[in-house]
Amino acid sequence: MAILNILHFPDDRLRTKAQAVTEVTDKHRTLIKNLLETMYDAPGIGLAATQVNVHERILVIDISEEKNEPIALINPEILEKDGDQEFDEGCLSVPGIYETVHRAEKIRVKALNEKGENIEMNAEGLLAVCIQHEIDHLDGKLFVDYLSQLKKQRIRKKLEKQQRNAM
Ligand code: GNR
Ligand code: NI
Repeated sequence: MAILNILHFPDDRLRTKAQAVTEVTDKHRTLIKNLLETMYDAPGIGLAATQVNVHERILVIDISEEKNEPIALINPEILEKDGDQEFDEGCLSVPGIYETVHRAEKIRVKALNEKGENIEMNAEGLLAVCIQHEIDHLDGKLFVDYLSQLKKQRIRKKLEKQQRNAM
């Protein structure tokens, strides 16, 4: 197992569109273990492979209190969206920034699980927010893209300064 390095906005590698997984192998199962370990260590409630510079369509989530309900989704696709909710979102790739984002309230998702089996699930509330946030990562999109240009520019400057001072 390993803790992986998480890329930070405005790193261009976060803009890469991830490729679909054609066959789920042990290599992917190892990546999923490492994504979960990295997410729990951070700590966070979700992590997409894109954030650790692996550009395959894989994400992990655990919104449980006890941190004992890991979900891994491979090639996730949203089949249906319903309603609207606003949520104060954060992101491990945009550390220390929290802003309100609007997303669908309920979604239906299809994906492969870590065994390579087809699954479908319904999600609402925080789980629905998290799945939409993680699928955005796989498409090279970040929650700051939903904010005004002014807010996004301020966040960029703040993180660039933090990253300079951390060197
Ligand atoms: O840990 C996380 N918390 C969070 C809170 C509100 C909305 C989305 C998230 S996902 C985030 C982890 C992360 O960056 N996943 O990509
Ligand atoms: Ni994120």
